Amino acid sequence: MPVHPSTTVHVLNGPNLNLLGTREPAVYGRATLADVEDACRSTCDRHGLELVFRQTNHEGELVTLLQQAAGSLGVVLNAAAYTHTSIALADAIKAAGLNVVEVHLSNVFAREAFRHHSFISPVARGVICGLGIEGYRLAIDVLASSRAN
Ligand code: CA2
Repeated sequence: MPVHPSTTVHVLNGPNLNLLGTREPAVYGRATLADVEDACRSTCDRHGLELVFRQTNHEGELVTLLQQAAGSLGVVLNAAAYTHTSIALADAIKAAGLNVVEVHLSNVFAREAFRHHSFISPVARGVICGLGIEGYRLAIDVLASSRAN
């Protein structure tokens, strides 16, 4: 667990994002998940924030990771396909009182209709989509600017 929860950002990634950079580069780009983690770490370093970076293919594990983020500065959440299906994740965000920025690499609104609905958006502070890896950096900037001085 982080030493200073209130200055920690949790970046949580859902199913199949471990495959980033290896398939579908036209949709998701060529950056790997390790590249995303590097970008998040350097952004957190610049703001003097701690980083917890995780990926899981399991919905229940994402619920647990959200619960563990309670008391943190905030969460950058790319719940991947669970975005469009999971009431459990929305409940976890609400229950833990999390400051969540929902991020998607692709522009979900330019894709299939089933990607246009998100169970996360109503309980998120904001949503960034379609900006690739840059979306993660911007989300951390937003959380850093909400830090109490
Ligand atoms: O655009 C995003 O970041 C998504 O959250 C990605 C999800 C998709 O279900 C959402 O609608 C939008 C899919 C992640 C799958 O990642 C892959 C990466 C490389 C190759 C195959 C899948």
